[in-house]
Order: sequence, then structure tokens, then C-alpha cells
Amino acid sequence: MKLKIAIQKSGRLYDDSLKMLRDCGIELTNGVNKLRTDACNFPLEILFLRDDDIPQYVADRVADIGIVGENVLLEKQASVQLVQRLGFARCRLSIAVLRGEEYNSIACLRGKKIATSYPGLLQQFLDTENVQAEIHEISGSVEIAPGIGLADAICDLVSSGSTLFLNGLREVETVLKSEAVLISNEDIGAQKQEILDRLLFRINAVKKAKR
Ligand code: PRT
Ligand code: ZN
Repeated sequence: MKLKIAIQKSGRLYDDSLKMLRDCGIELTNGVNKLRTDACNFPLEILFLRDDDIPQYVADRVADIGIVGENVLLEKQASVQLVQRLGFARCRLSIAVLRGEEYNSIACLRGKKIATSYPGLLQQFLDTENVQAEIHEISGSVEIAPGIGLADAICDLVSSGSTLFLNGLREVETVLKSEAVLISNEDIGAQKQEILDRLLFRINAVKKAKR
């Protein structure tokens, strides 16, 4: 019996996800097949996927567990469990406006057009704040939208803030604080749960040692 973990195929989560496994003493076989590989000293199979697909694959049992950004987990609304926060890939989902634009409260967004790849999370936030605005969903290069007149504001991930700065934007609201999280299918069964518990024990031991 092996536990199947889905991790990002390439991108910002890839290196730290593999590093986390390595820190846990888990060695991967150097398979040529980059879509899946096995651990040689732990009952773990690794599947490499696009991060956006991971919550659904875990819900559908293609994988038992997975590593994704909390932002992706919450946007996708798949039926999976958040098992553990992992402390890397920290960022925030923020609303930003052009730097010259006047902005003193969230009411300034009323009736505005906001470009984002996170329409679900943005809508929830606007609903909570009781603000009606037009959400314009785009899949990439969100930060250029205001500069080219496609939108009045954006809602995108920010870490250092330099992308916003370079595009003449100013961060005005935080929608969500995010980090990488370990997610699990809601019913993986006793045997796989036992493997997951062993993995979690190691993850927590590594966390404590780093403190
Ligand atoms: O190909 P695939 O679909 O798997 O990857 P992806 O392109 O969708 O995701 P990727 O690799 O860019 O990000 C994966 C996860 O890393 C995200 O879902 C977040 O949880 C997390 N993360 C952490 C970030 C950032 N920091 C981040 N800064 N994801 C994206 N960014 C982008 C942001 O969108 C913006 O374009 O970086 C730019 C801003 O960075 P700063 O440093 O200039 O503020
Ligand atoms: Zn993605």
C-alpha cells in the first residue's frame, strides 16, 4: 500500500515541496518519467500536476493527498480536508489600484471593474464588505490590466510587492493571507491514514527542529 501525493509539476511550489519531502528523510527514485515517481524509503508515490488541478484530483482520489497554495484550495472549493499548513510559499491575495488613483476606503471600489484570476475569493470578499463591483476574470498577466485600460483595479497574489510597483499599482486591500498547505481526501482509509500520520509526524518534527 502506498500513499499518493500530488505536487506541482513546476512553479513556485515545486522546489519547496520536494525539499519538504527531503527534509522528512524521503528520497525519490530518479525516474525518467517526470509525471510520477516513487519514494525509495517510504511508501509514497509522487504525482506531478498543475497546481490548479490538485484539489479536484485529491477530491476524485487520483491522489490521496496534495500540496497547494491555500488560495487555490479556497478558490476551487473541492471537497478536501486541510491537514497541515506548511509555512512556505507565503503570499497574500490583494486588491490594487493605479498609484495615482484616489483611494481612502473600500467604498471606492463600488461599481469598478476588477480584473482577477480569483473570481470566487474576490466575490466572497466583496459580498462580506457589502460592495458591488464588476469582476473581470483573466487567467494571467493580471497586473497589466489597469495600465492598458482593461480594468480599474486588480486582485492578485503579492509577495514582495515589486510586480505591483513595476506596474504602477498600489496595494489597498488584503483579501486573503496564504501559504502552502497539505490537503487530503476526506476518506483515505485506515491504512493510508497510518502512512499519512507517519508523514505528518516527520513534517512536525522538521518544523520543530527549524524553530
Ligand atoms: O503551472 P501551474 O498552474 O502549476 O502554476 P501557476 O503559474 O498557477 O502557479 P505559480 O507557480 O506561479 O504559483 C503557485 C503558488 O505559489 C500560488 O498559488 C501561491 O499559493 C504561491 N505564491 C507565493 C505565489 C506568489 N507567492 C507570487 N508572488 N504565486 C504567484 N505569485 C506571482 C503573482 O501572481 C504576481 O504575478 O508573483 C507576482 C508577484 O510577486 P511579487 O514578489 O512581485 O509581489
Ligand atoms: Zn496554476
